[in-house]
Amino acid sequence: MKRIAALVLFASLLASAHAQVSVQDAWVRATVPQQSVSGAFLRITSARDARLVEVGSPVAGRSEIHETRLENDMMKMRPVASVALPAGKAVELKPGGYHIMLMELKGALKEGQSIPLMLVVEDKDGKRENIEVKATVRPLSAHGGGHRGH
Ligand SMILES: [Cu+2]
Repeated sequence: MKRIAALVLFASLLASAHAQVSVQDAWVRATVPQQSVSGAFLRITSARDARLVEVGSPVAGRSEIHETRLENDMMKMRPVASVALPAGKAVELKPGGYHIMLMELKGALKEGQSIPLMLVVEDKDGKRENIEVKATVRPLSAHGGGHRGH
């Protein structure tokens, strides 16, 4: 039995070495004092067809995946259950589109801080991958252009 456990561990190490999902340019919008919500944005690419199904961060009491939509000339956002990640295609979570809503913030988010974000991606077979990324806090006026060096 021990041998099998070791093999499973080895296999999972190999799997993580060949990550199915990569995340770039993760950032969070800075907050002003007393502000209890903020948005997190990033670019995510899955090697296989999958969905982003859960998000979280230790800085927030609650986190949701949101979609911003134009409804009757008003920008409105609503929670969505998941974001589709077509194989090999970079999907951008950006202001005005999909984003991670951080709610019940435990403190102000200051420019330059590094915030951990947890993402859960589920593939077609229901297999889940947990990804932890660090998001940089950018000033309120920051754009989600993502034209940053690597
Ligand atoms: Cu939102």
